[in-house]
Amino acid sequence: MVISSLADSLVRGVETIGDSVSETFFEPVIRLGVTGLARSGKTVFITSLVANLLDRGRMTGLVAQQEGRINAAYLQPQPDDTVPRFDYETHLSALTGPTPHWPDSTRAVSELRLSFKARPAGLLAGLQGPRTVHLDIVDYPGEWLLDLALLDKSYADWSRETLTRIEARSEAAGYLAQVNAADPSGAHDEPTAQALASSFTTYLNQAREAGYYDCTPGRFLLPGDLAGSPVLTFAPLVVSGPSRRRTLQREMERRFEAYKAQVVKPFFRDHFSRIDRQVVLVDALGAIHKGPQAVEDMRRAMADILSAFRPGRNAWLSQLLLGKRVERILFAATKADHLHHAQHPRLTAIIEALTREARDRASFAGARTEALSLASLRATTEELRNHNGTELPCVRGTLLDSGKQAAFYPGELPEDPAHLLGPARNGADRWLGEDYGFMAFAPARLTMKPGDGPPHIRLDRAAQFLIGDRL
Ligand SMILES: Nc1nc2c(ncn2[C@@H]2O[C@H](COP(=O)(O)OP(=O)(O)OP(=O)(O)O)[C@@H](O)[C@H]2O)c(=O)[nH]1
Ligand SMILES: [Mg+2]
Repeated sequence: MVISSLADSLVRGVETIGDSVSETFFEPVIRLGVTGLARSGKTVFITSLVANLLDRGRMTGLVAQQEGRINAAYLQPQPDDTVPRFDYETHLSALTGPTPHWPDSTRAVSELRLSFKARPAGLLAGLQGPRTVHLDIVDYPGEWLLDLALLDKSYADWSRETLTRIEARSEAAGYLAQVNAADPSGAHDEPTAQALASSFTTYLNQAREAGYYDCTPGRFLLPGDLAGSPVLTFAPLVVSGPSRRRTLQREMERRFEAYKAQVVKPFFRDHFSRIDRQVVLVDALGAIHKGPQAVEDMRRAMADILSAFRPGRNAWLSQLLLGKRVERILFAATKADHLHHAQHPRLTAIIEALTREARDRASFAGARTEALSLASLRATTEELRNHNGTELPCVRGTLLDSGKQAAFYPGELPEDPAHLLGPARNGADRWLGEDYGFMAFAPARLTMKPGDGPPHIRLDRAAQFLIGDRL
């Protein structure tokens, strides 16, 4: 343990020196992490952000753009040869092609480098010519951050906690029956291990469908090219004492440790530890539509996800980071184009409240945080509709399933977020009074003026907070 963490921090140390040398003498690099739970809008966010940074007509909120200091922006080969490239061109043509559609779900980490030639602001402007600033954008699933909590746990603790937590869930009935019938001290055989792991994975998938967010180990849901490998072939057992050689329990324990060492740690070492700026995307409207339990689960998952940004929380991670920390964290409620703009401040208040606990901790650790509501790709237009003598603020768009145009009133979000978060925390099973609708809209067909990126809401504000000070 000591040796492995020493080795990890040595690697990190050498890299840090490398980074700062190239930053001082060559060209500054900003590494922007983009994360969020599944379907929170990461791919659409990155695609539209990049398109709008390349064609900046709609980015007036980005100060360097407003001041005319950005001479050029262009895509470049990324510096990390082993990380898949974020497939910008394919995603952009899905969103803006002649039959626009949402991009496919992504299941792994990916990266893209965008470079700027920009003139510095203020006093330096007259003295220095334009400089090059690189923006490396890294897309990774928020679920992977939840795995950080596993590092502190032994297999026995993890098994006990997991089984207690899922005891009462109907989605877990099948797995629980199977695990109660299994004998942890029996001889290990691969078919038994595989059957348990596969049944546990089925449970995790069903739990996530049902709106639970505490579905770890994260890579069981998003296995990528690890599917079927031993590091993903374990599951919690009814553990009653230390494991003995060649038993099912011993083998499960070994694989759990391998998962920590070979899946969780490399992600934190190779990706997470190098991030300077972070945006955490939250589909708050989707959760509100699903109901109080989904909102409460999301609040908890956010708190867990964000504890990764709280230095000191995990000894291994603190050593790895060597005091380096994320400088800015933006919490963004996505898909705000489902609401008339009159309701956006309320959505922002909800995202602020949802992440309050976690935000306070991050601020305490020296990171600047901000919350806002945005739409990466605006799929609707606004209109007021008369309904029994009152004007309802609606949005209009193309429905995803029927392809028909429809105006839609999603319900009125409360002015005080506590009216949603309170019942959610107290275990209410539905909202009192208001029902919050949610329509799936298709991306609209676009005719973009030269120099303009795709239409968005507050993507420029997000960019200003995340990178504006470095341009
Ligand atoms: N109306 C609207 N819908 C959006 C917007 N951004 C995302 N969506 C919807 O949210 C879905 C998920 O968006 P993605 O960007 O694929 O989300 P993701 O976080 O990359 O999802 P995974 O890769 O599956 O984790 C899309 O298919 C759209 O239906 C937006 O700005 N406006
Ligand atoms: Mg994606």
